[in-house]
Amino acid sequence: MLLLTKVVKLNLLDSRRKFLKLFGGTALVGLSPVQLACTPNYNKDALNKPLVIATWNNYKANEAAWEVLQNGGSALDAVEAGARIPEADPNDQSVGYGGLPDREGNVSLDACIMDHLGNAGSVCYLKNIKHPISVARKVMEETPHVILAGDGALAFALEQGFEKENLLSDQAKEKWLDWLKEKNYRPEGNRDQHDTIGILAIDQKGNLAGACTTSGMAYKMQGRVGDSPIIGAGMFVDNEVGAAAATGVGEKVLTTLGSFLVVELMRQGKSPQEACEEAVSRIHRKLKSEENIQVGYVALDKNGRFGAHSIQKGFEYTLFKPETKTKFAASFIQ
Ligand code: SD4
Repeated sequence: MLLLTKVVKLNLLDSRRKFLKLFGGTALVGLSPVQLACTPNYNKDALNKPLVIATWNNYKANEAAWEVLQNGGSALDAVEAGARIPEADPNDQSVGYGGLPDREGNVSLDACIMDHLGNAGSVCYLKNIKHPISVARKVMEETPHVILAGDGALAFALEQGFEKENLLSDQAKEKWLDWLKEKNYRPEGNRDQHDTIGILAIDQKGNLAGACTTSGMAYKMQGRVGDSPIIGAGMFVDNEVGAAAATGVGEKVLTTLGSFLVVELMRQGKSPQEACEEAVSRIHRKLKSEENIQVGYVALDKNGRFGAHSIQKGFEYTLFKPETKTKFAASFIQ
């Protein structure tokens, strides 16, 4: 029995030695075993900040976020300011005003926001309010809840002073009327169909925040909610580790809790790029041959390292960091 206890102890010591060797023992001295197991070794000197990354070609959104970050504002204010840009843009047919409607012609919006303290707010199936991201922030800051949906979300928005407006633009209505002729629902989610914004930022203090806002899949069933307003699916932030956001066919992101997965993979030591690749491949591996869908992730870690990956060619992301303000094509599987 004594011998057995000794062997177990030696094995534990040995694994601890191997762990320290793998993850840089000197930097970890002084951390508790729980911290050793959960927190990657971030090097504050390498911090690339401020930084903002957004899905798709959301240059103007990044400009708005950058303005906040450059002036010393918080990552939370930055991502909200960024997300409001496509929400108000009638030419963005995947977000806010001008978004393509459901089968019955309703524009229904989903959005969520999360800060560096782990607070989150979200609205689902919100109609007639142009800036769901700001309502989501109010849910986070002014209510004891995380998610408000449908009529309740609308009543709360009105109570908070948001105005009710018609969100179905003439252009979107025309497309919907055209769609009604064949009623062919094709949830593919690539560039020609989609532009949902997931936006992540790190501010000058090194704090992270994220936001995600969308009108969802065009011509979805009435009442359908996608991944975008679901914390951990469409977007997730853990200030110890990093943040991630998703775009594309929400059902695939929901059933893999994609953004949470990306952050947890970074926690286990993967770079943002590797984490996005693994999360995308978990979806890709299960796709049926007839499924022609797009899903893409963007990710940012506490060091200001970033990554992006998608199933199909065509996904791009917009990155602003000191000395770089540009749009990149993301890597892809097929
Ligand atoms: C959804 N993920 O509602 C969203 C759609 C999207 O670019 O990302 N569009 O499923």
